[in-house]
Amino acid sequence: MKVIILGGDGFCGWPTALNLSDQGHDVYIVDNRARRKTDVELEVDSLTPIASISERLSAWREVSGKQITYYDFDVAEHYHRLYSLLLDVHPDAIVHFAEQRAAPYSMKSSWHKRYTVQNNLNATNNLLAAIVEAEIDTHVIHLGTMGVYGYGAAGMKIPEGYLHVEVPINDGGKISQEILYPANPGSIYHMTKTQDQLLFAFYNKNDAVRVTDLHQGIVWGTQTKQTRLDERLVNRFDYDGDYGTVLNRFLMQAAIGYPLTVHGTGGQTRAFINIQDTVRCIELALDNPPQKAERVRIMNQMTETHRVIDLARMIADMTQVEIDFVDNPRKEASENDLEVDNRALLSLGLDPITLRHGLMTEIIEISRKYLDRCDRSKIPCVSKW
Ligand code: NAD
Ligand code: USQ
Repeated sequence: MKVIILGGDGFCGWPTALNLSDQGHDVYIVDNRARRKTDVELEVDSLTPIASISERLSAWREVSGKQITYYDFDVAEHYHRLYSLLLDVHPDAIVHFAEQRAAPYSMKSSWHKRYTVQNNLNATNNLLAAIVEAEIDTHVIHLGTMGVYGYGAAGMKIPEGYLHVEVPINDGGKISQEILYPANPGSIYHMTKTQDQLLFAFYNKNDAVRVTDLHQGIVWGTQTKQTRLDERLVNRFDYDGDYGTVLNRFLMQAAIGYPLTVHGTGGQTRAFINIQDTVRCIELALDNPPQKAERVRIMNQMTETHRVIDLARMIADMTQVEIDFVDNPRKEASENDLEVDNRALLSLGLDPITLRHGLMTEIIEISRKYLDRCDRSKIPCVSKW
């Protein structure tokens, strides 16, 4: 298949591009390098030394004999470049990762809020409008988030996108309906993902655009089968207070003997997925497209849930690092339960990689290998809301 990957230089996008290229698909990456520029703004680097995009692509050519084509433009700004690319390539599928994805970054200032809203909503709307204007039949695979639901499940499993409701009507009877699960975002970033859902629902209803929206949990890990093949293919590893996510941060903090930064009591329960499963889920979504006129297909892309404090204790037991309970910089429930229905991807063949000692040790070893690249002053979360 011909597959365009928007945001294909990022943490999830790069290993996805390599995996799909490895599977024999024709892969085209679009990325404006916003994420690399944000590193410059925040004066921080990926813990792993990531190569430039051109070095990455030539290394992949050398290692695999396969070609990935790269386009450098902003999907949220350069509508006509996107539109022309769709006409030129006629992609069978477009994987959409091209959004600002950090909750703390989105809450740093009014500029960061406006940037996140402008970037994320315009990227998604431009993509959908371009598909309609170009009159192509393609499959959009979007990376959404578990955070669209909020994290409290009111004693029920969070369903895969839609909630079955019964509504009383005028004649005293009831109607049954499936509605989008009520949105309950905890940051401006998460809010943009709830609005993406409405854009998908509208273009799907109005223009029959075929969409799979993958509501992903927190990704952990860094390497995949293909990124391990050559140093120049290494994936990025964010550890700083804005972009680093909790489990990777804890593993890296353990590697350098930095007390684990548990926010509040650590009673927050969240959904997790390993990066190797992220890549596999996208492959499964690609191989199982929705039919024409099918409503937006929503799948919960997560494999397990954990409380933050339990993760911290597990890593502290493995490594003897201390736990530091810091004031929670976020407005979020201090404790929550979380049960999630994830049968859709399992039924398509996902065989989950769950938290295993060996995999955690691998991340700790990667962190140790590059520990001289770590700037400890960038570890605390300084974005407060
Ligand atoms: P990332 O920031 O590493 O990658 C995003 C990529 O998109 C970057 O390379 C960036 O330069 C590019 N980009 C952003 N805006 C763009 C634009 N307007 N035009 C062109 N390129 C643009 O993020 P990631 O961790 O790879 O996340 C990818 C997607 O997956 C995001 O949409 C995110 O919301 C979702 N997601 C990520 C996680 C996670 O834990 N990392 C979890 C759930 C969902
Ligand atoms: N946390 C700590 N200590 C830390 C860092 C985080 O206790 O050092 C806590 C946070 O307060 C929060 C939880 O860990 O309760 C998760 O935080 P996170 O930064 O790992 O994840 P989050 O901000 O939710 O965002 C990440 C990705 C985002 C994705 C989301 C999936 O950055 O792109 O959408 O995970 S989900 O959480 O399921 O919504």
